[in-house]
Amino acid sequence: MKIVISGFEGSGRTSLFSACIGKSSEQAKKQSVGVVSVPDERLNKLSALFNPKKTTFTTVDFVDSLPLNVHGKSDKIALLDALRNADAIVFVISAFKYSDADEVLAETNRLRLEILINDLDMAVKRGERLEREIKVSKDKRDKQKEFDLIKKIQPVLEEEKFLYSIEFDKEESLILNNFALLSRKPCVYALNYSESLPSGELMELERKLREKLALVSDPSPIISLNASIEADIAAMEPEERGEFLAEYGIKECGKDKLIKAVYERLNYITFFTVGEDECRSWKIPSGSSAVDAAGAIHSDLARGFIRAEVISSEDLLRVKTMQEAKKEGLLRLEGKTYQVRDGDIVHIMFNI
Ligand SMILES: Nc1nc2c(ncn2[C@@H]2O[C@H](COP(=O)(O)OP(=O)(O)O)[C@@H](O)[C@H]2O)c(=O)[nH]1
Ligand SMILES: [Mg+2]
Repeated sequence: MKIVISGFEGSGRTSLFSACIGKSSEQAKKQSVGVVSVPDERLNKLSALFNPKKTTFTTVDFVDSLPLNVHGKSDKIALLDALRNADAIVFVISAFKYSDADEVLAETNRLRLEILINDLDMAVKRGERLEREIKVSKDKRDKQKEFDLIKKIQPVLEEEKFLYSIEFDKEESLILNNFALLSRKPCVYALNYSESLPSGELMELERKLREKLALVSDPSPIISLNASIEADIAAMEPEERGEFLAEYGIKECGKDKLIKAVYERLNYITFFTVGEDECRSWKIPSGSSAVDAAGAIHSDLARGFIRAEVISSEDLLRVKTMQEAKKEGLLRLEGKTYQVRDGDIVHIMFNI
């Protein structure tokens, strides 16, 4: 899963990237991608039960991207490439620069406009080309469908709404997948606030931003963090970090908030595999079946899927052993179509 950190120059993208990958800003400047473990207290506890040789957390990739308003053709291409490959985009808003909430809202608006203009430009050009092609082609059906879709999305973009705010059927989605439209990407807004901002004002700022986004049907989560302080803390020894986070009154670090918000926005859940060799967390989209879960582990497991043994991590952590779980009837046998739940421990039985 690629989380691309976007925003304008000087908004704190690299500071946030540094905080997320747990390296100093100096080090973070030398790289643009960082692989980060997704923390999960449940996996820590399961690991304490099984005492495995290895504990493996599922990971996400953070990408520090070029500023949204880059000039120059090659930079623009690199920027668009990064954004198109994103599973989620985080827009960093430099709230620390302003004393007035309206300026924060204005920067958010400018961010959104960059995305909207890209999509609108693409829709208009495509529409014009299709119009020409329809006039001269014999089999117009597919082109007409595409053209109708363009006519459906254009007014949405003109109303300054991101395309994820409207529904598309399967066929439309397939066509749109060829368009590389940025406003279909799930996003999260990260308010990069100043350490001197009183918490009451921060809440008020979040409220105003939420209100503003609601006007354009934008349901994206908003998180607040102080990127430069968190980048400084990330540069410290891991043992020291907790103390400094507490000193600044930071209950949850930006990285954890961000990952949570992205999971929520993408509707991802976590399941586990456990054993004496390895305890491990995995991510899948909510609504995934037992076969999908098997496929996330290895394609062979999906191909040869027979059944899944499932128990919730909550149950196992309560009764402590698999024997006890079996005795209490907490371990269930599930078939291919079983819908995996967040926190399930899954053991796939397969035959190939
Ligand atoms: N006071 C303050 N300064 C910040 C904050 N976040 C970033 N900065 C500063 O703003 C400048 C630009 O930050 P940087 O992360 O490099 O932004 P980028 O251009 O988006 O990558 C740096 O000097 C940071 O120290 C913040 O939350 N508060
Ligand atoms: Mg930077």
